[in-house]
Amino acid sequence: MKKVMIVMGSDSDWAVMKKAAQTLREFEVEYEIHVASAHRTTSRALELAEGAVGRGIEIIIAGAGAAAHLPGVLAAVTPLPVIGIPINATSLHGIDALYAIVQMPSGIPVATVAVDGAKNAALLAVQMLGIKHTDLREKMVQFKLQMASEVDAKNEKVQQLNREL
Ligand code: RP5
Repeated sequence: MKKVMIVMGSDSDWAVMKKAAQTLREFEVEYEIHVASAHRTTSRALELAEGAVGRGIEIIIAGAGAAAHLPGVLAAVTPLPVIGIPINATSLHGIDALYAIVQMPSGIPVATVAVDGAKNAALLAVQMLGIKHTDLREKMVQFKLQMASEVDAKNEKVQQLNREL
């Protein structure tokens, strides 16, 4: 059963958004993925969000650039949590999308990650799913242990570099 729906405003967002898909694959979370635009295909975007619960979706990840209304529009019509990814797509380098996504009006939250933060969006989705799916919570524990051992290795490397000064 697909647990996550990934939506992006354009295929030009793919280079960033694919990192969310890759991360979900690493955790073996099933997902569906779509291009739908809040402005250019408004009905399609609403339809995707309105039907998400019926398809078994538990979390929505939405990325968009420019005047990035997609995550908020999806959040407006679903009870599911929406994680928003501001995409660096214009001469404002993602600040436009960041403000559009993070500054949601009271009542319609969007959990906003960093500009181009698609990997973190997927990790947050896994953590949310871990509230109910204990196998995913355990995978997150292992993921953090792995990260910690990588930092230990980096520390060892710097200790060695420092000795060689
Ligand atoms: C947004 O406008 C999309 O999410 C994309 O980041 C940006 C540019 O879209 P294209 O003109 O490349 O289709 O809606």
